[in-house]
Amino acid sequence: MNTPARLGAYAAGLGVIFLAALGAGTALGAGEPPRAEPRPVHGHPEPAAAPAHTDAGHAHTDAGHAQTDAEDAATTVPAGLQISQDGYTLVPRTTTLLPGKAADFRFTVTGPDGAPVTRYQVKHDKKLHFIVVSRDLGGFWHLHPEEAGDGVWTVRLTLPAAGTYRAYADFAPEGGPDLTLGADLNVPGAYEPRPLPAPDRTARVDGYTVTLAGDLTPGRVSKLVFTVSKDGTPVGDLEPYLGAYGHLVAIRTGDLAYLHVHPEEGAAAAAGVTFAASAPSGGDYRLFLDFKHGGTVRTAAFTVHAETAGHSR
Ligand SMILES: [Cu+2]
Repeated sequence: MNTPARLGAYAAGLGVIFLAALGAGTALGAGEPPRAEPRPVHGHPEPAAAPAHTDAGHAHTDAGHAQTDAEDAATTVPAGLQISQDGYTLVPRTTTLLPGKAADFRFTVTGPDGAPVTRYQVKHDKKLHFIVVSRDLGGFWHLHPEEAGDGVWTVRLTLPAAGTYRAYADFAPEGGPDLTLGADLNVPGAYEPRPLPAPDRTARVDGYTVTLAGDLTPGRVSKLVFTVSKDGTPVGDLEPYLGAYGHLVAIRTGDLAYLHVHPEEGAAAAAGVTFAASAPSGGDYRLFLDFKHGGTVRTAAFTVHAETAGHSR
């Protein structure tokens, strides 16, 4: 397969590419404390943020048949909803953690033969990417577990407060499909879910302002452009993070399904970071944009409302 076709096909793996692209984990790796929770942002949408749909579908031209499968929301289960798929199963050693207490979280992925998978394809420098969100979407972690050759993955994990969390393992077994399997984790105690922040096109984190242009439209590929500025000046020297200038996780509220999102090729840091996203339905989505500047990876979080199909524009 040529490079565009290969990239396209694996981009179509329901979010695998953007999950995989999420990073080397320099700021988030095992043994380090989880990143601070994204700050909820309240405010008003910026009407000036222009949707840009002109070549939204363009990036998928090379995706071939895999694209059709991934984008056929009517018949394809979105990523992240299943603990077992295509013969592969995510098997956590424990699903309960104590609030605020660091623990070595262990899990295996069993294959069609029932044995732990030990051979993985390397995607964006990692064999497996591990994402955790709180069920209320107020917390987000992107970690890179270690595996010693026996198929047992270990990652230092601290979940800060009582509640239910969704953990996702994003990987591709050698000779197998791209998969994102999900499992719930529990932290006992009194749980106070936070409401989802209102839709907003601007997020602030550590003195940076990140602005979103573009809309999510169910049933089609939507272009999302994020622009990062600091002190009123656009940041033109965003640092590559596993080959891209930013990385996006998008999750549907209600069931925590993943959107199919991937970075647009050739997106320039100075002009913002561009992604193509496929929303499987109308409703609210929470977007977590990772960007790297000054050697630090930060996360900007947005709530985006996708109009129900047939009602937009
Ligand atoms: Cu990762």
